[in-house]
Amino acid sequence: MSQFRALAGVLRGGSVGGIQWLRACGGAPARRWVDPRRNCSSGAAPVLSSVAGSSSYMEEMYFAWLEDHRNVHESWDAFFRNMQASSPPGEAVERRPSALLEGRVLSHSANMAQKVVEDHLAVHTLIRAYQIRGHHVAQLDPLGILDADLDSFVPSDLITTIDKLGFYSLDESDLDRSFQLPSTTFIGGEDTTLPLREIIRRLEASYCGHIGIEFMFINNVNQCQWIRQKFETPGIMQFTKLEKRTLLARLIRSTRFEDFLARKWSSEKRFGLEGCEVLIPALKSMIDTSSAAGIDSVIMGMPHRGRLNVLANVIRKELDQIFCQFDPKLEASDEGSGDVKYHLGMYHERINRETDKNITLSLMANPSHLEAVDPVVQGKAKAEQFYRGDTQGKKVMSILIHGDAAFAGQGVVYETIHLSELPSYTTHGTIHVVVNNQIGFTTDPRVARSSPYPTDVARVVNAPIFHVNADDPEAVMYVCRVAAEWRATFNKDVVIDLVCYRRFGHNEMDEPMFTQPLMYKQIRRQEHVLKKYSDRLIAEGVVTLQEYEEEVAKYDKICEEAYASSKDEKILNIRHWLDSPWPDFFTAEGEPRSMSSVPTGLKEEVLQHIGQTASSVPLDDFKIHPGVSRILRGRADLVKNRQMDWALGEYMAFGSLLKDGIHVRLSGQDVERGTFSHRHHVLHDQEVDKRICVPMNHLWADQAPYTVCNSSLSEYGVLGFELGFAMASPNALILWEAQFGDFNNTAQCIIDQFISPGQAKWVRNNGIVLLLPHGMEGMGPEHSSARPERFLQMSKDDPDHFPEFSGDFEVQQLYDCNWIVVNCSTPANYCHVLRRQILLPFRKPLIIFTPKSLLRQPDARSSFEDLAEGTQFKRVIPDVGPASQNPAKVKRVIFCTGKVYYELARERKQQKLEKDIAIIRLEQISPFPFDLVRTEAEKYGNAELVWCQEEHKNMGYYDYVRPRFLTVAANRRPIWYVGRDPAAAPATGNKFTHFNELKRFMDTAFNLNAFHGKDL
Ligand SMILES: Cc1ncc(C[n+]2csc(CCOP(=O)(O)OP(=O)(O)O)c2C)c(N)n1
Ligand SMILES: [Mg+2]
Repeated sequence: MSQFRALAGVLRGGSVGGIQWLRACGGAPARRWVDPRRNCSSGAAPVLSSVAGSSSYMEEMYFAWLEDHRNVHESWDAFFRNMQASSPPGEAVERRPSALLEGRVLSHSANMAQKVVEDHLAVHTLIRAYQIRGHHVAQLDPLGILDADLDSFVPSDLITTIDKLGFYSLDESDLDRSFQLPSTTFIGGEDTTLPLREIIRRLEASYCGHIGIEFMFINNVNQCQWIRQKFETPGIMQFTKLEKRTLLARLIRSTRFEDFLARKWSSEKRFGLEGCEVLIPALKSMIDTSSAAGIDSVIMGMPHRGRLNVLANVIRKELDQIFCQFDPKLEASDEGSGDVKYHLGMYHERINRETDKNITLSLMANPSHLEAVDPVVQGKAKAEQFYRGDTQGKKVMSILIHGDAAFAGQGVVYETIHLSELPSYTTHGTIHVVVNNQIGFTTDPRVARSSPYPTDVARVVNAPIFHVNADDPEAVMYVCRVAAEWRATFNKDVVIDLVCYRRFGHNEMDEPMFTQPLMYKQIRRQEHVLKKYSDRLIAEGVVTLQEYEEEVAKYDKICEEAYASSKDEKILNIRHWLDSPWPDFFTAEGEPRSMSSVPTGLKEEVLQHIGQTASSVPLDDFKIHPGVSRILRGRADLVKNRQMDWALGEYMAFGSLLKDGIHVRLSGQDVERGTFSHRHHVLHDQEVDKRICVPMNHLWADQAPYTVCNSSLSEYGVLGFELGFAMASPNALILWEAQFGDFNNTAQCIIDQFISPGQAKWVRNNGIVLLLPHGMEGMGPEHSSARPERFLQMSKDDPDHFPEFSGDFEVQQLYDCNWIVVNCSTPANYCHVLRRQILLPFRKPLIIFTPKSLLRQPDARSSFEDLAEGTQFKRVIPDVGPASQNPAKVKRVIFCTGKVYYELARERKQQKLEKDIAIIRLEQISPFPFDLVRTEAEKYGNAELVWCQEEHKNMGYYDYVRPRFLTVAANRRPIWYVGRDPAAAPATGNKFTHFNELKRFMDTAFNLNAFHGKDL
């Protein structure tokens, strides 16, 4: 852009002309004749459509033209003028056109006609060039020194100097020729032809001013036309006096808020908005437009920059509540660790002053991890839409605010944007706003991204991108209005790139001159946008200086008063910063309504009914695959025998919750069928394309809906989305299943930053369930381990302290923990734990390591008895065999979890050690069932305690359970390790090694002398 400026300077400056030369002949053409877009069939059709017509027709036109040039279509006018200009002096006017069409003149005219066609084509191409590439030379950088597209090139097909007309075989003499406008432009307004000079001037105004638009990659012509019309129509960017005054008032608030914080807390980090103050009126403007279009709930996500300002001036969080966050002496009232002020969320219902309608605004709490909140916001928005029946996104919408470096650099942006059009994930259009201050901490964009703009990622979903110079508040407001209208019209994503600057360092303590000296010299000289805009409005007579000063003083006073009252606050209430309150679920004080354990068993008829539906096809004339038929027959047999496998256990959990009005949503890669082909929740008609049946939705007439959806191939994005979905309501079971548990690590940030510490940081409950297929089955390093060690390491129960609760141990312990980690070994227990998740009076994330080979293993079935009324989730499954009959004689107790239990039980049987060795399963690993483990350990008072796992020693559960076993035994009994040796990779890729390892640790597990004489 800077180079363009230099060129334009020459072109436009004084005598050479530039914009002036373009304007020299400006003004609307004389008279409209026939609009070729509406009527091309009259005798006055444009020359292009009749140039091959008869000579008498041409004569008719010619005589009409001679009489008065305005009698004919502008294109005929241009044609005859050209013809006249290139004929020998005096000839054309005197001779009839039919004569002109003879001999030399005939061929000359034919050439002329061809030239007219070519010139029109050239002009059409030129118009298109501006539509495609005009943004490259738009004046986007308020500092005037940088290229928003990282390149100072000027496209050769934009007319930035007169000589560039040559690109189209045109020259200066063509500037005053009129050209017919194509139907793909609106620059003419009411006029259908314009002189070339005016065409270029209007294209410059539309595409190369303070707004640069990228949209020509959009595949849909109507959408392109819509955008052209919004930006090309002459005079469309008009603001009333009132609108200008509102904009100024909002800019005052935005600017003075930061000034106030800077004055009061000059050495505090706040990540101020200075340099992009226009963000506040921008957001407000898009919210106003959306509210007018019917939106009444806006869910927002944003990073650090300007967040306090958004909370204060967009969400309207009480100022004193914000100010007291700066007081280091205030203690927090809530449990948990809390978070820094520029991460907290907020939920606020208010009246939109512009539309007088109710609107709820929520800003989601987020971690430092840039962009991580994007999918969470989308999930929350989707859930609100879903529960409100807002199938088109006409009531609820999301707005995401980004930094330029983060938007370009973070992959989760792409993952989130790719959810935007998927039926089970779309939020029907998100407005993305990039605060493009042209820097990321200390890094220049040139080394931070390979794409021209930070926003290019949005092109993949055909989202239009509006770049705008943030120092032109009216241009910004216009773009925001159009973006909101776009979203309301097409329900698709749209991006606003607010090209701005960062007045200070990365934070208020940072020195930007170390790394960006020249940029910051310019920034120091840069007049504040508020000053520029207020001067302009005062000059225009929209406000007086006095009115302006009064408005400033009024807001300063509001801040001072709030500051004074913030001093009265004695305690910090993080609870007041909750972004997703569940008022009916908790008591008024935010406490659970009860604290006792809940029976999770089911009536026989419910089990039977669900079992039958799970083994049938509820639709008529629906032809399923023979393999699926076989599976359903197998299920029917199980049900007849009152038995269930894993898939049926899951069916029982989901189906029974649906019966009670609990929405169940299962999302993840290939979850509909199930990676291991065991689930089959969506049946496909083998003869009718796309005809499907979800039997789970045919259980009961008044059941809650069941959503099962194959996701895009993303973990970070989709898990974040489901976490957000689970925030909207406590009365829903939201599950995300990893294809294999191993892949959860590409969603690590959602796990580490949101799921594990979410409640501690932001006092909000979340009951999301993670299903992570796990187990060492010789499938190599990447299809074996869901990395239990990581989840356990983040569990907060104290390893060295035996918890003593006065009430229900199980529930109290769950209430205290940050999440629940289980590895169920039976379908019944899996069903119980899913039901417990919803029947608990609070919500905690639940991590379930799920089986693979056990899905089909006959040993691993449950009886309906295990799910009968009165039964419940077993945190520990004790040994019930011969060992338990005579516990004093038992020599060894092997504690384990998950699938290895079946391998141990088989081996024990083979070695006939059932009286000597007890095997006890930990089904809930965290929080650690101290009470039940103690009971079991005490029961077998003379036995060695062994922990056996199939994972490597530095992985799995050992590091977590070991200190807890020692606490249970008061350090008087050791806990011996049996399992694989330490390793770097989670599993071997070699089958032989795999079985060898298994054999070795099985041998140790059943060698009763293995630990004799050994020290721990
Ligand atoms: C995922 C992640 N990586 C690194 C950081 C450290 N960090 C904090 S702000 C920042 C620069 C962000 O630049 P940009 O997105 O342009 O936002 P700006 O601060 O300029 O508003 C970085 C690298 C982070 N917070 N998150
Ligand atoms: Mg930046």
